[in-house]
Amino acid sequence: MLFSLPLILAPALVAAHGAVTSYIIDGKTYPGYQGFSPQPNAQIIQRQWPDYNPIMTATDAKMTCNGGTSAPLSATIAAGTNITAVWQQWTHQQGPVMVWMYPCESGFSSCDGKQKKWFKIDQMGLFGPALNSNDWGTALVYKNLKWSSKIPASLKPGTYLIRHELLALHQANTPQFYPECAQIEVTGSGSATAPANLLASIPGYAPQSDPGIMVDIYNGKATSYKCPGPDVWTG
Ligand SMILES: *[C@@H]1O[C@H](CO)[C@@H](O)[C@H](O)[C@H]1NC(C)=O
Ligand SMILES: [Cu+2]
Repeated sequence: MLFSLPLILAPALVAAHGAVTSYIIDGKTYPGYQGFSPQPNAQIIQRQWPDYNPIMTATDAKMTCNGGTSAPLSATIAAGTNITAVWQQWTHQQGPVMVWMYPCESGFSSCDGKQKKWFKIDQMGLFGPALNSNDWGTALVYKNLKWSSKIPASLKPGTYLIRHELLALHQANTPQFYPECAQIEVTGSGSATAPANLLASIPGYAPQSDPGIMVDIYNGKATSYKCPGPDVWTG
């Protein structure tokens, strides 16, 4: 019995965690990558990620787009409308949801997301009084398997990456990051861009020691929670 235990556990571990698997814009579904083997010719807007497993350190190069570097398609979205990310599955109920964008001024194929140009358009951390509760953004993803965010109405039109990040904090002082990126083309008549003080690099938007990242939600020491990284820019 004892020796067969790891074999029994292995499928359950594969089935845990999660990743964004599609997007909805204006009622239209854009399939993403479904994992786990590479599909070089998949006609999708999402940059391909390797598996459902977490990234464990804020400085990991995979933090940018979970290892994804390109996608053949993009989706058009009018500034001021919502994009909904969909997860086929998601396991954890403690930690924030953070949604970021990055301008790809010279198009997508040369856009690696490595400059200090990421800005947040949406986030939800703790919305109740207790860190050890299910009053977290990721608990809403657990419940709905969806997250909707508004593209700022005044945002300058152009090509952008959108990055959905779930930061799971259920293990004390052992943060788990789950980020995926998609390519979108924003239309509209706006001209605004996020101000310099709200821009960040990814990896590197916050140190691993940030109290929003390295936290024990069970020890009662923290009584409030601030999402790591810059504040949200709403346009
Ligand atoms: C659109 O996104 C915003 C968050 O940016 C959210 O508050 C709102 O409920 C969303 N609307 C719909 C219809 O999903
Ligand atoms: Cu997990």
